[in-house]
Amino acid sequence: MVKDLSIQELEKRFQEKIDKDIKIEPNDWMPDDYRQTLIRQISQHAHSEIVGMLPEGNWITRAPNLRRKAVLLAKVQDEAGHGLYLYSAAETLGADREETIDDLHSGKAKYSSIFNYPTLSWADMGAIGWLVDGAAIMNQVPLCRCSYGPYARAMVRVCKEESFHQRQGFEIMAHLAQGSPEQKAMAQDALNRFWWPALMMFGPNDAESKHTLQSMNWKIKRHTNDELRQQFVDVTIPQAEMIGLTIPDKDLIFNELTGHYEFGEINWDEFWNVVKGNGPCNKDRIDTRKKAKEDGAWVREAALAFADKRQKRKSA
Ligand code: FAQ
Repeated sequence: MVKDLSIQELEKRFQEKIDKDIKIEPNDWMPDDYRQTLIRQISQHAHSEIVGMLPEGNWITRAPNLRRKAVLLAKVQDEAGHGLYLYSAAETLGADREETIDDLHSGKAKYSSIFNYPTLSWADMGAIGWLVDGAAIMNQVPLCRCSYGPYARAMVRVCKEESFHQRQGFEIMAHLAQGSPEQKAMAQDALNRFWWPALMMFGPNDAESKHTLQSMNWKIKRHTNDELRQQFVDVTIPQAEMIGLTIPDKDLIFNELTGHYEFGEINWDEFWNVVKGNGPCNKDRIDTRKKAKEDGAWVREAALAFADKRQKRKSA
């Protein structure tokens, strides 16, 4: 029946479903641009989760005690799980996983700018959990209402786990901030280095964001980049104050009239430079991912050989 309808009619029915908040499922008709936008966003999101394991993975062997090590290990494993759900969600749209991963390795596909900054001290584990997972949740809770069913459903569990990650990060920061002067200084230094890159995670200002308008019409995105960034700033500043740390922004003021914090100008040159592959760790991150793929080739080959053997035994 679908093939008898004109493209205009199909598009009209598609948009009506979106407007009524009916989820789009993998076998439903969808405009090609909608499919491509989702593949782009979901695969970039998946890459971010996987590359995002590296800065924290760097500290698993150096966590200060067994409890911290176990928690960090669990958190990094959660990120791997998020990546896998998301690659699967992209596959429901027809994306080939192998090609998707090759696009990351060739530099064709993007991943979040934040993961191109180094983790220099233990306090960075606190700053990442608190700020990076905090920013991720702010962006991902609305994605639980995304119009594409598989992405929206994956986000429900992801957000529950991110919420634990945010709290474990804040707990590390609070602990350090109440510790020795050296520990407090370490926490402040981590905040100084991660604050601005965390704000950049939300993407370019609305005026520069080429995808937002269309993505909002399709209810893939429910808020603009600037709206989410503002929400993040508004909830995070009182948290910093609570633990006695200072946000590294001399222009920060609370506007009594609007009820929002006003913050300084983001360094967009730095943002685009990192997005284009020239951040402090871009090369290192991609080299590490490529090596992991090469080193894991024998596991994939063995798994395929085993599956093949089982299949042959079954059909014999
Ligand atoms: N980094 O027009 P817009 C996490 C690109 S997960 C790099 O505004 P859009 C969990 C954008 O792709 C963090 N590139 O684009 C975790 C586009 O380029 P394209 C990731 C960026 O899609 C925690 C161009 O700029 N979260 O942290 C960035 O409407 C701890 C124009 O931008 C998601 O991926 C950036 N920051 O809005 C893991 C959430 N921002 O594709 C481990 C899902 C923008 O045309 C440890 N994604 N670009 O070549 C989204 O919500 C959206 O894709 C945005 C960007 C909001 C990221």
